Order: sequence, then C-alpha cells, then structure tokens
Amino acid sequence: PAPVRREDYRAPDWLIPQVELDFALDPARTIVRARLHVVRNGEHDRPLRLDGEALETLSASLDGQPIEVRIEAEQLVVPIAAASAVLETEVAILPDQNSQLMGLYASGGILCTQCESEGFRRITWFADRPDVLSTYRVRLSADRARFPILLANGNPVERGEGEGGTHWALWEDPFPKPSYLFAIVAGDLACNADTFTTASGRKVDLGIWVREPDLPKTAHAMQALKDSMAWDERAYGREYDLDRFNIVAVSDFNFGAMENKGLNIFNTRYVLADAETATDADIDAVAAVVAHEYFHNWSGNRVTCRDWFQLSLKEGLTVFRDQSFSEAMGSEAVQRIDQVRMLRAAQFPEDAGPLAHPVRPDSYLEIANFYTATVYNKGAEVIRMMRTLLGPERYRKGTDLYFERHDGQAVTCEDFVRAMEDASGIDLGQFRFWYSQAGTPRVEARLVQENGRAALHLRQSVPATSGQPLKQPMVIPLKVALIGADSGREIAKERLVVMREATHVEPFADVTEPALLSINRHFSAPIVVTAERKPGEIEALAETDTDPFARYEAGQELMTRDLMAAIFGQPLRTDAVVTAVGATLRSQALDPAFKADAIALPAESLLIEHLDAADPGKVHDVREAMRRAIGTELADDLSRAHMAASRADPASLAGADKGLRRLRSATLALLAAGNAELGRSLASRQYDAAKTMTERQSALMVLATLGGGEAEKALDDFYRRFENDPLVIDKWFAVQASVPGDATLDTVERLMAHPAFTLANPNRLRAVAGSFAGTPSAFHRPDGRGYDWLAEVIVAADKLNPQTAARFVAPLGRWRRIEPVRAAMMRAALERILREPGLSKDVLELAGKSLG
Ligand code: BAL
Ligand code: ZN
Repeated sequence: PAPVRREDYRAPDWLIPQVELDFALDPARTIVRARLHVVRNGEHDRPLRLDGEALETLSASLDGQPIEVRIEAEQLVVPIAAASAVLETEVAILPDQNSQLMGLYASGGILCTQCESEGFRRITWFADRPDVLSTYRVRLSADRARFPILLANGNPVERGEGEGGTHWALWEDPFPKPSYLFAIVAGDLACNADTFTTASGRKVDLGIWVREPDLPKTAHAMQALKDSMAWDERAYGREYDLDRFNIVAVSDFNFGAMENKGLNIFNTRYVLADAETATDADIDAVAAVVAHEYFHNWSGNRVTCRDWFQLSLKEGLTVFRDQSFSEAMGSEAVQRIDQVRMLRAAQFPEDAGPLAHPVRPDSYLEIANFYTATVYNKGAEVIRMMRTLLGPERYRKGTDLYFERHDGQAVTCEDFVRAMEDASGIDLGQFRFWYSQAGTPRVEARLVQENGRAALHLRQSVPATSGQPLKQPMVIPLKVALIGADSGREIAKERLVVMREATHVEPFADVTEPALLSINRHFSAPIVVTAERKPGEIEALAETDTDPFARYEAGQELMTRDLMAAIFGQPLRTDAVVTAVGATLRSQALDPAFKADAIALPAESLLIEHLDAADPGKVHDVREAMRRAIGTELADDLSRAHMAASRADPASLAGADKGLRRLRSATLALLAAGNAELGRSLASRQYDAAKTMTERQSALMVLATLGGGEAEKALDDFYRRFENDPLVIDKWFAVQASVPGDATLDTVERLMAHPAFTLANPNRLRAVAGSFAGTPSAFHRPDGRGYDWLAEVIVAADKLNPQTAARFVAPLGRWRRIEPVRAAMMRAALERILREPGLSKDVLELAGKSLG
C-alpha cells in the first residue's frame, strides 16, 4: 500500500453540510439509510467520492433517481452535474461480526460505535475525513426489550413505538462535526443522572450509562465530569454547549475513551471505579480520562483537525489540558513526576527508535498507528513550552483567540501556533521545529564558577532520526536555579533560560558560595540533560533542591549513575543511594506521595534505553541488587514508613491518604526485595487485611514476585473474590504476566489457555501481552522464546483486531538497544510477522519500520 503524505493534502471536492441517518439496529444485520446533502466545493468537474469498507450496498439514488453503484478502490464514485444534490444510500452492516471494534459493533449485548479515525466508513458511504463537517439528524430503531436505551450525539428530539416490539428515537446534533465524532449506542443500560449549571446559568443534564449492577461504581467519574466542566470554565473560559452530556461505558474498546460530540463512549476501565476494585492510580486515571474527553469538546470538537497529520492539534493540547486539571486537583509535583515518568517510558524510546516521527507526522500507511506517545505526550509538552515562553496570561489570550478565530473549523497545528503569536506578539518561528523535527534533543550543561560569578555553558544537539539526518537547533526553555552548596538556598533565583542556538552561555552575577546546578526544573523542556557534576553535587541536590521535581530528578540521576556503573562492570556502589533514600524516608518535610516516587529506582526499561547493547538479565540483576541493599540496610526506616502508612483512611481519596497508600506499596516492595521471608509475611498480612484495591494489588504483586504457596493462595483468593468483575480479573492476569524472570513465559502460556482469557477483548489482551512485553527480564529470555510468543500473539490478534495487535509490535522494535544475540532473535521475530500472509496495514507498517 502507498503511504498518505501530509504535503498531498487537498481540500475536499464536495462538502456535506447536512446528513440524515436511519438505523434499523440489529446485531446480526443492521440496515443504514443515509441521506447526504452534498455541495460542490469550488470550480471542478470531479465526481463525488465516498469512502466505504465492509458495506453491503443495497441501493443508491441521486435526487430521488436510482443510480448505478460504481465502486473503485473502496470508494463509491458518483458523477454529479449540478452544484448540489441529495444522495441516498442503503447499506447492510454486521455488528456481531465486527471484531475490529471500528464502526458499529456489539460489546456485551450493547451496540456501540467507534469512528475515529476512519471507522465511519464502516457504517455508511461518506467522505470520511475530518475536514468535512456536517450537522446530523439520526433516527435509531431497535427491539425495545433488548435495546431499551437508544442514544446518539446531540439532543434528543422525539421517540416512539414501532412495529413488532420495536421502538425508535430521533436525535439531532446542531453543531457541525466531522464523521469521526459520530456515535450511537443501543442497549439495556442504567443511568447515573446528574446536572451541571454552566457559568452562564444553563442547566446541562449529565448521564453516565452502564450496566445496572455497575451503577454504584460511577460516582468518581460523575464527580470528575462536574469538576472538569467547572475547571474548563475557570481555566480556559470554555462552557459546555449542548443540553445534555452522556458517557457510556463498554467492555470492548480499542482506546481508553472517545470524545464523540455529546456522547462520549468509554472503555469501562476509565469509568468504573470504587476503592474495593480500583487502585488510587486507577481512580486518578478515571478522572484524567473523563476530563480529557470532556475537554475535547472544545479542543477537538468545536475546533477540529484539518487532516490526520494534525492529530496533535487536538491531542497534544487536550493532554496538556487534562494534565493541568490533574495538577490543580492533586499535588502538582507528584503529577509532574508521573507525567515525566510516562514520557520517558513511552515517548523517549519511540523518539530514539525506528518508529520516531515528528509531533506532526509527514506520512503514514495507517493513521491508527499514529495515536502515539509522541503525538499525545510530546505534543502536550510542546503546548506546555509555549505556555512557559508566553507566560500564563498571554497563553490564555492565545487560546481565547484560537477558539474564537477557529470555532466550527477544521484547522492545523500551524493555525494554533499563529493564534499564540498573534495574541502574544511573540515570534514562534523557530519554535515550530518542535512540530517538524523528530528525536529527543540533548543538552550538555557545565557550570563554571570563578571570581564571584558563574557561567552556565549549554550545548544542544538533536539526534538524527529516520528520514531526518540533519537537524536545526531548537528553542529550548530551561528553568534554571543555582543552589548554595553550603546554605541549601537558591543563591540564584529560578530563571528561564531560552536556548536558541547550538551553544549558549548564561551568566550569573554575585555567586560567592559554591553553587549546585538545578536545571530543567519542573521539566520545562522534554529533553535529555547531561550536566557535568562535581563530586557530591548530585547527592547534595537530591537532598536540597528547592524544586521538588528537580529534587526527584537528582535522586534518579544518582541512582542511574551508580546502576549504570555496575552494569558496565564496576562493583555496585549502594552507599550514596542508601543514604539518599534513608534521608527521604526520615524527612519530616516531604509528603508521602513524593517519598514513594523518590525511593523508587529507575525502571529497567529506562536503564536499557541508556545502553547500546543491553543484557536485560544483567540490568535486572544489578537493579535488584540495589533494591536488596536498600531493603536490607534501611529495613527499620522502611518498616516504620510501611507501618505508619497503614493510618490511611480507606474511605478517603484525599491526597494525604492516597499518598500514604502509595508509600505503603513502595516500602513493602523494597522490604520484600531485602528479605523475602519478611516480604511474604508482610504482604500476606497486608493482602488479608486490605480494605482497598491499592493495598491488595500491591501486596499481590509482591507475593506473585516472590512465588511459593502464599502467592498461589492469594492469587486463588483474588480470582474467586473478583471472578465476576472483568476489570479486576484483568489485574489478576496483569500481575502474573508482570512477574520478573524467565519463568513468566510459562505462566503467560498458561494464562492464555485460561477460560477467562480471550484475544478478542483489548483490555484482556493488554493485561497479558502488554504486561509481559513491558517486563524486560521476562520478555528478553536468553532463548528468545519471549519474542516468538509475542510474534505469535500479534499474528493471531491481527486477524481479529489489527489496531490493538499493532500496539504490541513496538517492544520487538527496540532491538537496537539490546545485545546482538537477542537483537538478532528480535529481528527474526519481526521478519516472521512480515512473512505472514494477509497482514493488516497496521501491523505491516510498524513491523516493517521496526526492522528498518
Ligand atoms: N481521540 C481518541 C481518544 C482520545 O484521545 O481521547
Ligand atoms: Zn484525546
């Protein structure tokens, strides 16, 4: 297949301002009648071309006259002489057989849709591209007993009874939208109903629709929705615009959730949560995803993307908005640490590997492959940097102008940047390289101090990436402060250093005390900084840095330094790390959530990213040795913190209680690393007494890692206790598939044969394959069987659901960082995938590029 290229964009030949759809819903065979009001766009004589996939076309007519159905390359071609016309089509689709979960499909007896990016063409013939905006009037009819609830975008207009036990509902969405935001739902659903009054006094009906028994688990999502609506009014001046906002939760879903206009459809994972069945992290994720989808109503729906290369226009901005919301609702520093950890775990490897692409990609084979950490998370960092460069007031003026100028339009990343420039008067010319250049910039930093002054010498480089051998210098906003080595105070207050050239020297006057360099505070730029450090400097920063994020970073840098030295063959030094972790644990000033983050070692996957020929087994052993040293030497401090953290009120989701639980999990894991017997007994007790899933799951993970009778007992208990709760059973699978070590592959093969396992459900597949491939010491078995297993899973899953299958290719593509023997086996696994006949475009593109 030929790639789609950004530079080939052409405005649509035909617009479709108005759409009427009629669905005769039946899971076995649904009939869709469409009436499209089409209007020629500009002067040309080209025919109307509509996209369609897996449609059985029953009839077509133009202005009431039947026409011949001419299909070329999955497009319906309709020559039209007039400037406008009404095209009617009738198609049949088969929801029950739709395992791709794109278009209209069935999930646990509910009929629902997923259209982003190109799913609408699996429902009816349409110009399935985001720059064709239409108002929709949608009639749904279905068997009343099986599908008592019928929902669509917008506002309900009318409903009634039909023949033979059917009923119908008519919905209208007054806001023009692209087809990817279309949604319908039919099912036997119960509603958590509430209301929200907007700043201008309009009352909005809110509904969260789930299966009846799940209703009690929707309270967090509802609260998050109301908090998000209020926050978007305060922070961005954005009000909700329809009379009703519905969320529906389904069990089978490729994404986390989808922002369809007025009818968000969610993976149950991001709606259903209570303390007994969801961890604090799960509950926070529910709030973040509810906020994210709600925020899309403006950043995505009211102002949408011109083409899919502009995906970060809505996703980067909306991730930044949901991150800011989470920062406002919880601890800013801890949120930022989580964001950066996620960026480093998912985006940095992407940017450093064969799948590297700019935030605004230049070409694709399958757009579904570009819902990436680069487009989402690096895209959010790009927005955050603009806010840093402009300052909060000018940034807000910029977003106000953007929303006002482009309301109702399909626009580009360039339009967003221009609105920021026009509102602020600040030139962002060079800044645009953040959209076009792939690869994580690197900055080397050296502080030179003499005669009461200091100078910070900076040098930047952007690594070559596929198709981009040479790079221009970037605009890099670095927040910098100098901390007095003796006083521990900021001897040069935090300032913003904006690097624009390949090198930069930043002077500091009146620096008399020996200074410690605190750089990239708050992670002001998504880059890798390597600072030249004097002996003892990083240890001192880990204790004294005045920015909590930078303090955390110093701790991680210290741990990484000593781990890497041992990975390269020196004896493992643990004294500095043990001292720093001990000081953190004993600190009266630090809050428990921060402590939990600060005492955790960098992930094995991150350490592997620092290497050119990693032996993942060695990385694991060295890291375990460091954890063992911490667990042994700080047993008393850890035990005290573990015990003290049991004070957390199980019924409370206040930051303080969540922080205590986080620390309880982190200290338990380290205690177990130091002493397996102690770990078993503490974890068993914690498991048995657990009142929350946070405590229960962390205890189960420790037990499963240690193995033995206690682990089996707890795993059995966990399964029986939650047998009827699929989201918790996902945890049962994930915990077992994440146990470090060679033996996990056998466990995973057993799990695949378990009656509760299915390749068809993305959450279940992710729980097993995603967890296993994300556990380096399990995945990278020396015999390469982990790779073979993953390749087989990808091939099997691809036959059902290409989009989800393709998500598991990336771990095999990381072979460049791995030692040659394993790397060859990883490549062989990719080659085997590519030899498979009938491979989807999704897997073909990623497996092909991964070998490249
Ligand atoms: N638009 C796809 C799901 C999301 O990012 O919200
Ligand atoms: Zn999104």
